[in-house]
Amino acid sequence: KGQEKWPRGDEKVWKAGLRGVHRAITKSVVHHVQTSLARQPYNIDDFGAYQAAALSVRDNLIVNWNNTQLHHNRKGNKRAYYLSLEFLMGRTFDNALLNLDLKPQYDDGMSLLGFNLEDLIDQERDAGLGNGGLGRLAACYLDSSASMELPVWGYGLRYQYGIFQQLIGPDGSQLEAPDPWLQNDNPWELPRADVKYEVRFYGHSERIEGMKALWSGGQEVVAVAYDVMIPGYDTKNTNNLRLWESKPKRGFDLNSFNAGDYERAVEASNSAAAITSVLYPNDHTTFGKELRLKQQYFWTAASLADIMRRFKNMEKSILEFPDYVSIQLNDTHPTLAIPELMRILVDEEEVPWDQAWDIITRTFFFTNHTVLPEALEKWSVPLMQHLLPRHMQIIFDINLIFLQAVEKKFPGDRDKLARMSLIEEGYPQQVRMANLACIGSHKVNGVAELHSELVRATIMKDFVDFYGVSKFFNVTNGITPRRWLDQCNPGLSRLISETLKLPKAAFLKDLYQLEGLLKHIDDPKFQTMWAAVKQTNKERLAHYVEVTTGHRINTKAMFDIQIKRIHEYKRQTLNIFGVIHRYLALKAMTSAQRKKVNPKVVFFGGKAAPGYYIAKLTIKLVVNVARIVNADPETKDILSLFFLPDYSVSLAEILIPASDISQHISTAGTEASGTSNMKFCLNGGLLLGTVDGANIEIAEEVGEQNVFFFGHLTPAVEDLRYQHMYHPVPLEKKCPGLARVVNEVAAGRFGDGNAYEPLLNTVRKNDYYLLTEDFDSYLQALKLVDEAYQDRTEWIKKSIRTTAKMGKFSSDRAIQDYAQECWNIEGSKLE
Ligand code: 4GP
Repeated sequence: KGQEKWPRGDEKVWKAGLRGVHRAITKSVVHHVQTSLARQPYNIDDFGAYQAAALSVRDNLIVNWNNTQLHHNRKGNKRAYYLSLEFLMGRTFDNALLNLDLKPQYDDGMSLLGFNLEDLIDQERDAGLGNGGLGRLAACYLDSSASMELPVWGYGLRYQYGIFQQLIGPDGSQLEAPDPWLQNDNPWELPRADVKYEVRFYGHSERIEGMKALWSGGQEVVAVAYDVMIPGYDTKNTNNLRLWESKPKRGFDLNSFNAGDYERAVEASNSAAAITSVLYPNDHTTFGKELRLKQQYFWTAASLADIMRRFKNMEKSILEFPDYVSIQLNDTHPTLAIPELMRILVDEEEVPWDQAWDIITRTFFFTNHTVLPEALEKWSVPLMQHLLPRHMQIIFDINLIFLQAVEKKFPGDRDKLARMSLIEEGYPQQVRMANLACIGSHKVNGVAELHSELVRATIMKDFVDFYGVSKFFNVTNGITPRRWLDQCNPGLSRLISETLKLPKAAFLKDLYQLEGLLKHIDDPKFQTMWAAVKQTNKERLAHYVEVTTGHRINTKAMFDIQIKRIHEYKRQTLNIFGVIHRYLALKAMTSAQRKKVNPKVVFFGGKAAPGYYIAKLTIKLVVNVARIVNADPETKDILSLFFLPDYSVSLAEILIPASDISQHISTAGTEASGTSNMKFCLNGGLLLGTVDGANIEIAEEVGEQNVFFFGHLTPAVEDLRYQHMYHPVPLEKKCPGLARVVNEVAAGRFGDGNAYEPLLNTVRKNDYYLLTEDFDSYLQALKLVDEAYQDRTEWIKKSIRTTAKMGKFSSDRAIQDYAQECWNIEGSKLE
């Protein structure tokens, strides 16, 4: 596209560009082509041009980033640190251009040199350093912190390989390939050879006096920092995300080398590098693998050493640590930071135990992201003793003192003691990370109202009894409107700006301003323009599908989208069974009846953990149903289905603005919040969902009549599960509609029926996620969606209203909540 319009590699064009109005930009780009890339200016491809343009943008960022650090240091501001094992950043180039407000200039500048900026933006590989919601939330929070001029740093790991690339094999199964995202250099990071720390593993710990100990021996590796600049929007404030890479302490073992044993010589260096080599691709489950525990300790130890060094530069008493430092634990993954800070304080800083513990409980804050039991992190005591002998001692000591306090408050309640203990009895014993994170933190929060309520009522119930309820609170998640409105949907952003007669920054920084759209909801001209933007976005998605799969899509059809990790609790199965049900119904119609049906296109996207068998079968079923349905001449014009492989942040940016309706259909009480629900609604897509997570708060904002709710409510779930377990009813009787679907699949209508038996059995037996309970009301809700879509004007009004009421779901609001409730920090303007 655009090849003729942009004649790359033309000397005349380049030279003119260097003299044009944007010469500051074109010169800096050409300078980077010649120096940083060491290439000939007139003959580079899109990728080279992207790299040079990115480096040129980066020059702006570096200046702001340096000034920001200087500013906060000079002011002696308190800082907050966001420790997250995942940061799902996506692409940076476009976002940096928007935040710096340089996009029009670079657009012109690059076209003067013969390049199309959008093509260059497409050259960037996603930074996929996360699995799903938890990692993307961390990325949105960095954007908001920077935009609100808050002194917040992120700390994470620089994985050599991010989330695996998903391919679909010939039989429709998910295949995984590595994601070597750093292969072509990453212009957005600055290697900091000057920032490094030694991190110890194994060895032995010897008590010296009182609670103090000396930990020595074992293996030492080096953590080296890479800094990723996080530009704020409409401000010069540029924050930092520091990612650690592991390196061997010494190059290789010279003795083995000299003895000719080369493998042995590099063994230690390989095992050090392995620590940050790959992101664990499991979501909502724990594996208990030693390498994962190593990652967690490596990262928390390096981050705390760095935080401590920065604090010490302020020359304050160590007792003032919590007045200058707050640390947010993003789930239990960084919980080792608690015993690690105890170790530093007690063993190195010689702070008495009780004072050290007081510092801890004023420094840390803990966010829980799921109540699914399989996600509650536990580590075997023998493993921890072996890998981190000093930390195991500290955890035992913390536990002893804590349980004494519990015993004092609830004398004789042995069951309570057993439940609250940091150690779960068994073979082997296990360390319960959520309990440790809870008692070591000042406050604990869930991520939506319902979820926070469930945290208080279930996994943290005993702790609520012990500490009182005020330690437990809610921060409903949010999303950054910069990426999830302006960047992914520039047409809508422009229309909103024109309609509200406000510069974009006004609503991108204060999302409540969108309410102003309500005034225009009945204006037919505005409605038409609103619909036109949606139509353009649907065409953009259709173009993507055509280019990647060869299929042409009817863009007048309703677009129905479900994109998220594939998981039983998220119930993609409910969706695909619903599609099959629809297909069977269409097949049973006469052709005259079919002519009256409104066409619909259903999209799925999402990765399954490589070891998650049922989730992978779900993908296979979707792909194979799509093959049959899309090829059926009787129905293909009114129903088509796509599984879009390799779902990512960048793909979400194309899908979300194009949706008419999106599905968020978890079993009630299982989806902590969800954040794509907010993204779809912000882009004027309506929501079909269960009464779960943030769906509830979205409905509160936009009005229940604008959301398609179905299914059982959370309080019913436990009883229903009990019924299924102890009084099972055959599927045919329980839910005949679903039984028909299941039987068709089993009979081989969509390929080898036997292959799907394990998946089908999840609903035939037990049905833990209650598909049979919700299927009929799900179909009913789908019908209501179809009917509502017939009245296009009403639909558009619902869409406008939905966008207009999304103010609450800006991550700026969420970050403001954290800054006030937890971190006690304020924005500090950089002049
Ligand atoms: C996710 C939750 O499942 C999702 O509901 C929530 O929106 C998101 O965190 C951000 O809070 N949890 C995870 C996880 O990704 O691995 O536990």
